Amino acid sequence: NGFHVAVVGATGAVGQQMLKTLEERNFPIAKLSLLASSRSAGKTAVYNGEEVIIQEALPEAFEGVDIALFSAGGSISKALAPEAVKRGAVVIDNTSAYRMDENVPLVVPEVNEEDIRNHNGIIANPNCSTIQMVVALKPLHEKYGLNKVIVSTYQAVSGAGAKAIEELKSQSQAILDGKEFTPEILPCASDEKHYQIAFNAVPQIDKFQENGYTFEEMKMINETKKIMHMPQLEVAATCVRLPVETGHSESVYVELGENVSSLEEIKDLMTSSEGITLQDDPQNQIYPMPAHCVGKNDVFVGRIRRDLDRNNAFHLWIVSDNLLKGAAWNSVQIAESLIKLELLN
Ligand code: 11C
Repeated sequence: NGFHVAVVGATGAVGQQMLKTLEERNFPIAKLSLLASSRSAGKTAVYNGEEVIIQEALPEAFEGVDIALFSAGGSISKALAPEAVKRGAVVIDNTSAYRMDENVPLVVPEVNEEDIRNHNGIIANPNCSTIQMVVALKPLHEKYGLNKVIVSTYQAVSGAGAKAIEELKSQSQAILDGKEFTPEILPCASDEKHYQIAFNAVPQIDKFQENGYTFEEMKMINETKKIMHMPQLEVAATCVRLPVETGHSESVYVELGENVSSLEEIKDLMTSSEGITLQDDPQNQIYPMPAHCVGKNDVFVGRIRRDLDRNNAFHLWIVSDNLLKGAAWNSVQIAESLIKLELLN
């Protein structure tokens, strides 16, 4: 009883969290196929206490698969997602390969679950830093309207994958030991220069685009407009990598469509919104921090303040586990929505 689920990229930082999340949710799995590049084929991963052998992700491996969760990089998704769809699977893709394709819904269930109904075989999971922001923006927009968003991010290295986590650890140790080291991965493995991340802050995530913004910043801008169905929304982003292992943080300035009489109203709105935990008690030094959010599915919001110059503008601090709500949990949530909306054959 259940579905044939394939996880593509099972050995990666997100893939591992996908397996854990499927386990925790007791997802109805009749058969599980773990797929990866030929390099990882033959290795094993543990699901529900049992070792599962990883197979090479070849087109034929998708025969009979109902749901395929992809998280092995954009080029793998480009090559194999259509093969999976051809064989009858619904693909939930955690890469940027299809996100801005107008035939592909880009979904955060708390925000636009109904968009799933329009899928043509592929549903895209947004970028992690976008997901946690739109979960908080949605209720604000619904209640007050939303005109403008300016976000600065403080992102964890796990967003750049397992090798970036290793780099942060080995560099930190080298610096503490007074040893030499050569940065090789961050800020962006495929870019020319690499910089120290340990004890540093690096204002580059992904590659620079012609307009001077990085790809990560443009993802936040374009994906937010698409998910919220607001092409007219003004959004600006500055994305920065910090030496944090997991948990992205964001300082977000929002201009609402109308004045709000009290701060309490916004706090109550956050408390009653799906997927949000409010942690906002400055008197008692209560606010969200990545170290406290790791392993949790929710988006944590705090430090809510009214702008000192504009009555309709507010500042928020938003933190979430980038591997969970930012990736694995949002993907599994989409899979649960497919079942709930009876969209699987
Ligand atoms: C990071 N946000 O923190 C990126 C990782 O488009 O799914 C997610 C990349 C993506 O480096």
